[in-house]
Amino acid sequence: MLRWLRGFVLPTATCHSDEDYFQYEMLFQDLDHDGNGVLDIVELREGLKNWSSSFGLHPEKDIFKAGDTNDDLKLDFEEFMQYLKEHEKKMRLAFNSLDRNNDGVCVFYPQLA
Ligand SMILES: [Ca+2]
Ligand SMILES: [Ca+2]
Repeated sequence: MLRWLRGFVLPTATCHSDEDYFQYEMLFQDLDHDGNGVLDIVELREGLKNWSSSFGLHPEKDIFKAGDTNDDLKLDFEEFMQYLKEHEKKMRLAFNSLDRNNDGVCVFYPQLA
């Protein structure tokens, strides 16, 4: 179940776009437990449990409210990606703090609290 967290590697700030897109898509698909192509708040909450180190200040309700731009109570991939892009800077800060060997790549491990 934590497979996607271990495999989620963010590129450095210099290599963007295609890789980012791929990783967002991968993340989205893993969060989308029932595979219906949209995230509901339950799926988001489940995902955030594992992602608390980065989204700690953004409970799922806030993410949902901010991300669900057409107010249909679902997050489709586009909305999800848009949200991540807008919050990328903040998230990168979190990732950077995890980049202990400074190679610009951080593998995203869940917080085992
Ligand atoms: Ca779903
Ligand atoms: Ca929506």
